[in-house]
Amino acid sequence: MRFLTAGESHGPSLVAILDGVPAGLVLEAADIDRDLRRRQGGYGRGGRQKIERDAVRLVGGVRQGRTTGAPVALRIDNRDAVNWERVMSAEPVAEPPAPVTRLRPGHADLAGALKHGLADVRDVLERASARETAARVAAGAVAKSLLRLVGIRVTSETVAIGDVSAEPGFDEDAVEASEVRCGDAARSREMIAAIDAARQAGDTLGGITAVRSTGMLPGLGSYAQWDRRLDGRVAQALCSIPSVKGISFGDAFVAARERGSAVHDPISVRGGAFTRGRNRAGGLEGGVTNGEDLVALVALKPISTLMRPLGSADLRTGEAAPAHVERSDICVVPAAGVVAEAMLALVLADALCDKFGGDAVDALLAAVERYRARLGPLATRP
Ligand code: EPS
Repeated sequence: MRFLTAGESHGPSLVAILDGVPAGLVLEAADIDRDLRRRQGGYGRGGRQKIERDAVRLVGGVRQGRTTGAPVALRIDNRDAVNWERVMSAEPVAEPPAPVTRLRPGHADLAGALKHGLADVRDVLERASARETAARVAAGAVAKSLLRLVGIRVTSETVAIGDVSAEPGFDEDAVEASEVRCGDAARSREMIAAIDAARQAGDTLGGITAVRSTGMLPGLGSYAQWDRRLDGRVAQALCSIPSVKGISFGDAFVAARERGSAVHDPISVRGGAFTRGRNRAGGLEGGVTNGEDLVALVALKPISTLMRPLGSADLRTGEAAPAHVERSDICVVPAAGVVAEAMLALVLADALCDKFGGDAVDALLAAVERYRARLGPLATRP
């Protein structure tokens, strides 16, 4: 299963094409829309989310509520596009829009303009915008629907915003009830206060989100070849999310300073099944899922658009000029958790289809059952 997206932040629509979805998967737009709504939320979002009510249109690969095995095409219209018709017109307009030339440090502005030889930074920022993650979340919701059939669930939780940290409890109700998607109510309030303070200072905040999948099957991915190691594939998918600058599986950056005897998760047999007293490996050993929860921490830099702009330069003249100021968010960590869920789900769904066959859901489920029978009780969770 693979996917691509297209569309600009202020263009008419975002689209995702998800190829390799098995036939017979029950898909409802309402399921996808729930995740789209979750992505739009979170304390610290900007004015754009008051304009948009993201909703998907299934425009390919689905008939009578089920996937057909054809590419699944998903479209999300940008309500804000009506305000940008002249600027974003695909046809040349009589009065061309003024170009954006003041570069924003931290964004793709300079690197993108140099790469493509563009004189208007808007050509870069429209596509580099994190608005694109709406299309990823729609595709990820399809992947989640497939994973649910084999008992795999993907969730996330904010564990840091700025210098406020919390331990993840993965209590879904508590997480979804929190405006910052953190299950600890006291820490949530502190995170909200930190976002307010950053807003007042014309500044922004980053943080860390934890993403986790439960109900895992052992054996997804492979130790045999570099490009099939699941840790590498998950890392690529998570690091591709705008603003993400780092990830760790389990508590890798803590474990890196300890001895092996303290780090690895002892294997014991309890109640006739393999068990681990802890999961510092984050559910992956040798690039393969080991049946424990897959857990990754995802680090986000603070949003690059600052209302009190950094010093910068003009692309055209090279003269010193403060960075361009464009409506933006203060903090996107809560939303990034939902995007991280989507990216993890897409990689896991691909690995599932790779191992068990991706043509038809019933054949895939039968293959999973045969595999579970082969694993036997020692490797089956009670
Ligand atoms: C976003 C929509 C964008 C930004 C944000 C994410 O809308 P607009 O540019 O119209 O305000 O709010 O993008 C960024 C912060 C970024 O750095 O790209 C969205 O829907 O997620």
